Amino acid sequence: MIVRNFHDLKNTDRSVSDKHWNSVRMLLADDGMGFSFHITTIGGGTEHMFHYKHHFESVYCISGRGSIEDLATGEVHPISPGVMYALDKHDKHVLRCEETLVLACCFNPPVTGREVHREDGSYAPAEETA
Ligand code: 9YT
Repeated sequence: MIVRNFHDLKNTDRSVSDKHWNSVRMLLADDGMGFSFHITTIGGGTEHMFHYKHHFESVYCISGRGSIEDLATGEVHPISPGVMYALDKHDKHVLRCEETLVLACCFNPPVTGREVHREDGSYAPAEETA
């Protein structure tokens, strides 16, 4: 069994930050679960283009407010606490954060912990980061 506390991991190398987001990686590839699990905090007043071409991702909103735009269809879905979205088609999207979003995110295949977004909004496939 694996038991971890977000508040302990916040101050370790499992906490990864970019300019406008922080991601605490609660579970990573080397935990052997087949998925990774992150708590991601994204700053209010920011927007991000993400395109996880090599991963499936599901995201559950714990707090904050924003929206996700599906760039294939132009559809915009509001995000607020209780909302989940799943990128089952590796959907290219824009995430807009009106108030700081705290999100629980799962990736399949799991990220290794070293990924940063590439120019095209993707994370490298698992075999490139292994
Ligand atoms: C919302 C979202 O796409 N979260 C995952 C990306 C985040 N930067 C992470 O946990 O790596």
